[in-house]
Amino acid sequence: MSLPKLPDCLLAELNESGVLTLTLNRPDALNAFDDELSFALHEGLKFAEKDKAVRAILLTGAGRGFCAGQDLKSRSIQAGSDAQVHLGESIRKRYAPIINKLSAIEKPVLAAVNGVAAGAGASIAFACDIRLCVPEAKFIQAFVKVGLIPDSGACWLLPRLIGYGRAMVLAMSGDPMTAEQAFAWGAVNKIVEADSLQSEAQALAVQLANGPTKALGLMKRAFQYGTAVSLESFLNYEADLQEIAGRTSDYQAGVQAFSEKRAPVFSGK
Ligand code: LHQ
Repeated sequence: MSLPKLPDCLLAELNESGVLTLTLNRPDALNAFDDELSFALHEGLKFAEKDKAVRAILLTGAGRGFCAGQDLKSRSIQAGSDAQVHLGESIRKRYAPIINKLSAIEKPVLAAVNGVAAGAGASIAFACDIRLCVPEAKFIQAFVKVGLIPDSGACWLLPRLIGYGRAMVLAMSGDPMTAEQAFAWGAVNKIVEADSLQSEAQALAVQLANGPTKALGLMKRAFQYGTAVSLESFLNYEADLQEIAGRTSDYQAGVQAFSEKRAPVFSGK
């Protein structure tokens, strides 16, 4: 497969290590989502899911922001005097597919949060598997300021990352979660100075891309399934997943490398 043709608002680059970097590219609007960007991101993620050469995905933003959520100047979400807006439809068509895809892709997805992440922009960062951010980054549940509930999965994702109480306060107040808070509360894995964010994020993405891709993907399934079922059901599911992982070449490569006292080389198969 080759990279799909994407509009300029989403930059995509696949390197030889199998890292697909997707850069939200509407810097003048802090990478807010208009229709074009949301559909392009979904296309990019569909490619990432299907293409075997992609073994890790890195999501970041151009300019000083990560993503300011829905483009509030976009006509598609503004009600005219006699027109009714259908935000539910907008979420179902544009945001839910992105969040579902980030969670369903059986490959590690990293966010390099290079600045403010607000509204659906914060939700997208939270739906990634690992987050790095700059010290200036802020995660803002901006929805309350425009009379909405946190969407794009925020009410599901955020309590799981930082706890119900903290998430509720952020949702109801609209106050930013600073980079320091995000790190202290476990929502961000590392704070990295702006001039080394992209190189550190790339290095981590390469490390993950060199991992046992199938097992990393199955881990996502296991973590997600575990949020909703009893331990007994989970253990049954886990056995099924481990059965699959145990049939990969990477399992054989890992065991072989252990017995030869060397680092494994995983092919992702
Ligand atoms: C923007 C935006 C923006 C357009 C900054 N749109 N231009 C889903 C489905 C359907 C409907 C509704 O919602 C949703 C989900 C959502 O995401 S709802 C929440 C939408 N997002 C927001 O409410 C955040 C709005 N933005 C802000 O509060 C601030 O811009 C933040 C705190 C993100 C950053 O503040 P500053 O660093 O002070 O930057 P700024 O406000 O000066 O923005 C810089 C430029 O970016 C500015 O343009 P300009 O031409 O004046 O320089 C802003 O208008 C533009 N921009 N966010 N969401």
